[in-house]
Amino acid sequence: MTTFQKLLDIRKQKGAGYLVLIDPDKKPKDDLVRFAAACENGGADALLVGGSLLFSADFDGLIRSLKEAVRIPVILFPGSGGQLSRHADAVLFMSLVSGRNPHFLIGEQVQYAPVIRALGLEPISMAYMLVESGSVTSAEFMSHTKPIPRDKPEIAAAHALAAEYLGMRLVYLEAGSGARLSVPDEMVRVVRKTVSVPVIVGGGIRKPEEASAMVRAGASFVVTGNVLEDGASSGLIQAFAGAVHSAGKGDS
Ligand code: 1GP
Repeated sequence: MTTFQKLLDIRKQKGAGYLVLIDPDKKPKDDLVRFAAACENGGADALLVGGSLLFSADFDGLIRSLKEAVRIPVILFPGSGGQLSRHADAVLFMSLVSGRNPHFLIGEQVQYAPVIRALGLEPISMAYMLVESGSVTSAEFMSHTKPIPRDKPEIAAAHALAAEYLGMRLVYLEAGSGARLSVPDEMVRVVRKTVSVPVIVGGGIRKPEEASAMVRAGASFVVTGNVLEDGASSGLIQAFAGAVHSAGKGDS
C-alpha cells in the first residue's frame, strides 16, 4: 500500500490524523529517535521530517534511524531538495502555490524530481499555502513569497481549488513553524467546503483544543512541531492525538 493510501485510510478510519513534525536540527539524533517512538506510542499517525533550513550533516542517517524506530509512516517535508533520503516512506512533493516565486512553484521540483525517482521515493503532490500569522515566518522569509491575508479565506479557497484542478492530492494550510497565530478556523472551513482533497493544517498550534477546533472546521490532518519539542511529556502527545481523533469521530 502506498503511503498516500495509508493517509487516506487514517482519515477514513479515524476521521482525522495527527502528524508530528520533527525538525532534524532541534536535538541530537538519539533524542529525536526516542522522541519519534514516544510520538508513535502517544498515538501520532505519521511523522513529517524537515525544516526551512538544514544544519545537520547526517540527514540520511537520521531518517534511517527513525524508520528503524517506528512503524508509522516517516514522510519527508523538505524545505529544499537537500532534504531527501531513500529511507523515508514518501516525500511531500510540494509547490508553494500561495506565492509567485517561480523557483518554489516549479523550479525546485524540476531539479529534484529525477533525484526522487532515482531514490525510489513515493512523491505525494501537495499544494503548500502560507497564511499570514502575525509576524514574518522562516517559510515566508526563505521563500521570498507573501502569505495569504488571514482575513481572506476566499483567496485561500481559490488557490486550493486551482491546485485540486491541477491534480494536487493534498492542500497544506501553513501558518509557519512557531507562528504567533495559527490558521483561522474560518479559512479552514471555507477551503474544506471548496475542495475535496484532504486539507492539512499546521503552524502555531499549541493546545489540544486548537487542534480539535481545526478538525471541526474541516482539517483532515493537524500538524504540530514546536509545542512538543521543548521537553514535551508523553501526556501532551496523547492529548493532541486524542483531541484530533475524537474531533475526527465527531465527538465534541
Ligand atoms: C510547520 O506546521 C508545522 O510546518 C508545525 O508548526 O512548529 O508551529 O507547530 P509548529
